[in-house]
Amino acid sequence: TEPLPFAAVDLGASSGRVMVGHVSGRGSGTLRLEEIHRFPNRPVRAAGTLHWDILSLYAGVLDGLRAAGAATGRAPAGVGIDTWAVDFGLLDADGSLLGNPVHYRDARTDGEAARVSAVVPPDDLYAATGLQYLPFNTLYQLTAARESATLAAARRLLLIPDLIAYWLTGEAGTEITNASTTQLIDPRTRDWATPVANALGVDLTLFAPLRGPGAPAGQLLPDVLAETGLTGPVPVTAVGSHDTASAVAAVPASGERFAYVATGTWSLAGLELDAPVLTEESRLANFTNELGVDGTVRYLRNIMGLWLLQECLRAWEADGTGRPLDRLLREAADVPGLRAVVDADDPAFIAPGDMPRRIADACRRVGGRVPRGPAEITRCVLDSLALAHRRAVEDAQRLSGRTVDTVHVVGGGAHNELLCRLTADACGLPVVAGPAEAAAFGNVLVQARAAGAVRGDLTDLRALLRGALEPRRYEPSGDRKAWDRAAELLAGERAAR
Ligand code: LFR
Repeated sequence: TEPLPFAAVDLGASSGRVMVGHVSGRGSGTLRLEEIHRFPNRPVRAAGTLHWDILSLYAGVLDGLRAAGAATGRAPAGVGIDTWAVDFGLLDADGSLLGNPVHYRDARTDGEAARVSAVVPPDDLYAATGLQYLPFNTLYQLTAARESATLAAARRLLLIPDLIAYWLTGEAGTEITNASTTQLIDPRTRDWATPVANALGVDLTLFAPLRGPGAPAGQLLPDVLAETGLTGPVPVTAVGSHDTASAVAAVPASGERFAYVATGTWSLAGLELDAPVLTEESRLANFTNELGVDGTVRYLRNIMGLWLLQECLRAWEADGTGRPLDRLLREAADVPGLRAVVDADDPAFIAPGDMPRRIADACRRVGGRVPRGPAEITRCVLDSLALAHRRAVEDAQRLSGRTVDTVHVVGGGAHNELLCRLTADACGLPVVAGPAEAAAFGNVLVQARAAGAVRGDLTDLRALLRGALEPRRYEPSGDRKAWDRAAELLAGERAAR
């Protein structure tokens, strides 16, 4: 039998794409991923608030599904959706969207965590939810919107992938991997942290029922079929709808002794565990216990990621010093390493705007050199990301008691040879890089399994994936002492902050 085509909708902070994965479980199995449609994701600031342009993204999804049908000559065997986490749309009693979803980088949550701590102390919050502090966790977005008329009018809250699924199928659900980023889920029970919600006045009835990766999520509605030219029925399946959950599911590891760095706008670095780590030490290290596919826990830390570079590129474009990324990366490779470093976990980098200046300021705080010009700044960013990857991989091992012998780099940064090489050098461990489209692979594999096209647990899915990829391996080299010194310098600055 022919492999079946499954459509993966994968929306990232800077672009969205629709991919088709051709999957067959026969023999040793086949898996091939084809990019069908890619479109920009351009946040819009209006009336002082930074929004997602959700209808433009949805139009991109419809275009992609139409193109998927045209490219394969048939309707997809299934559709799965994954996006970034924490953000949501609110629906009124008629099911209409109330305003554009607000971007997690918007300033509306400034100072909110402190207000929440006054009601639920941070250690209690961590014990109940296992979530790292990030200023934009859904919980803070909701408490910050306490007085808003929109929230008062809302009858339903749908996280972004669930909102897209709702428009495609008319069915509302809350997918658990993404729900785990709201800071309203107990990672031990994988159910709502009701006492936390009650204490903070968050109405959990706004959320649609929880569903897990692999659960049916409805079928494309007649108007969607008409719009995309597809012939139904086309089932939609809940996948690891948090993009990072899908990306981690598609780490092509062969054993358990691996760490991962899912790179893109963020770097999400850590381990896959079977139970959460909720210790005070873990909280102080700001490690998160997000839920993964097949009952796993994604024990990781958010690192500012290639956002630092994307924002610099945007600034250089505007001031005329910009150059193509590949040239910039070649120039950065020739800049001597570790001359200037910043703490890539510093929340000072979250908001958009003027990144080269903020990086220079951070270099001054660390007391190192201040990089000049695009090539030096790019080198500073990549050295700093490698150091942050190292710290997360080391902390995760120490805090969980698990040790690793390989670091898998997946997501967009897997294409960035300098970043992969520096990560191997900083960690002192081999880096296996790829797939770059890990989220789409994870999305497709979970759907294909739910449809019966492939069988097995994560180990089996990863074996199928390994057969389909040629990941690149980077052995660690270079001067370990130099990395140790830079790490110490940053630890000093963090402690002083
Ligand atoms: C990565 C990601 C991270 C999440 C951040 C904000 O795309 O999903 O995992 O912390 O975006 O939602």
